[in-house]
Amino acid sequence: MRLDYLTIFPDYLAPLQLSLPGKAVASGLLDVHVHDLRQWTHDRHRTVDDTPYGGGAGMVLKPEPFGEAFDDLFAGGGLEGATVVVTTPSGEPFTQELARELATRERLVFACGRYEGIDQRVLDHARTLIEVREVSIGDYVLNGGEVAALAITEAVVRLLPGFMGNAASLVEESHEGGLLEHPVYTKPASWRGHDVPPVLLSGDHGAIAAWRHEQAVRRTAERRPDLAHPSQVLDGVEVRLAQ
Ligand code: 6GU
Repeated sequence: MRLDYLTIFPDYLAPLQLSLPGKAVASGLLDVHVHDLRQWTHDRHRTVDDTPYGGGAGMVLKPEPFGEAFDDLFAGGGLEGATVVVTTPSGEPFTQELARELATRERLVFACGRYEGIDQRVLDHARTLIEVREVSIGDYVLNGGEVAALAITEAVVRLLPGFMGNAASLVEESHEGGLLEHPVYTKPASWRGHDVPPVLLSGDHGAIAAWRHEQAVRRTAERRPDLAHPSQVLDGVEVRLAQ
């Protein structure tokens, strides 16, 4: 998979060279290119933003640098398997489902927003050439889209075949099954007066699976009632939250 990033803060994306994505780059699974949007400016001050038409606070990222960046990045063709991901708090919510969808693409081009956003015509123009997704990572406001692009990248890249050692560890984790993860424990069995739930030491695999499922349902109902499903029942009784 090829990943391109258009940003006015390329240093913000340095973590892409670290850890798991870094290893995937080293192994050839990922081809990562971080681009400074200012390389597509032509004035002395390398201007990327301007005041909004219609007035209001803040600055808007100008269309021309993005336009020229897309001209250069897409010159080689192959737009069929490519998606532009625009990171913006007004985008569609980023979910595990969207991560799975993006993981099927051959190429992702992240356009990192800043200030009050990107001139709408950049997106309208790009949509005439290529799939564009405007994506938000949650209901809060970041200063810019770089951190969101990193989060989306990590969620997508770990789904690529050959990226993680253990495919089973992918499917069991939170959200893939619509439930949050059950709590986990390791040795020692007793620590500072807190004991590991005895069922986990019982060797009864059926009882352990049932306990973990119950814990996952309970957690989901308590923390994420929006995810909890009425068909999730404990001992035949629908989960009710303690007040
Ligand atoms: Cl993608 N960008 C910004 N600036 N803020 C956000 C976001 C994205 N997602 C949530 N908040």
